Amino acid sequence: MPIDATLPYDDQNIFAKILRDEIPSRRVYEDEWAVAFHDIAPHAPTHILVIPRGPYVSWDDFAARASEAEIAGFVRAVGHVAREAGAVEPGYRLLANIGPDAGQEVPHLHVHILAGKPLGPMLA
Ligand code: DGP
Repeated sequence: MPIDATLPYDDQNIFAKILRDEIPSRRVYEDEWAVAFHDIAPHAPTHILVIPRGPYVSWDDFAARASEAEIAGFVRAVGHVAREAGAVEPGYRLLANIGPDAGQEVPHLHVHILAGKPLGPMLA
C-alpha cells in the first residue's frame, strides 16, 4: 500500500525493524551511515536496497533534515555497494520512490540498486 511521504517517521516500519535486527534480512553492507540488504522481491538478478540509519521517511525528508555528514555518508555507501556488487560495469539503475504517486511502500528512505541484466527503458 503506497504511503504518504509527508507523514512523521514511524519507527515500527519494516526497515526500521531490519535496522534494529528485529527481523532478518540478507545484509550485504553496513557502516556508520547506511545498511544495504537484498530486496525480498527482486526485479533484477541484483536488487539491493540501501537505507540510511537515520529516521527519514523519504528522499524528500532526508534532503530536508539530514546533516551534510549523513548525506555524504549515504551517497558514498550507495556507490560502494553498487561497486561491490559488480554493477558499475556494464551498468546499473538507482531508483527511489517517493510518496503515493511513485508507489513508495515502506516509509523509510530506500534506494534500489538494480543490475545484472539489460534493464530496458527507464519507464518501461
Ligand atoms: P518501494 O516500492 O520503493 O517502497 O519498495 C519497497 C521494496 O521493499 C520492495 O521492492 C520490496 C521490499 N521489501 C518489502 N518488505 C521487505 C522485507 O521485509 N525485507 C526485504 N528485504 N525487502 C522488503
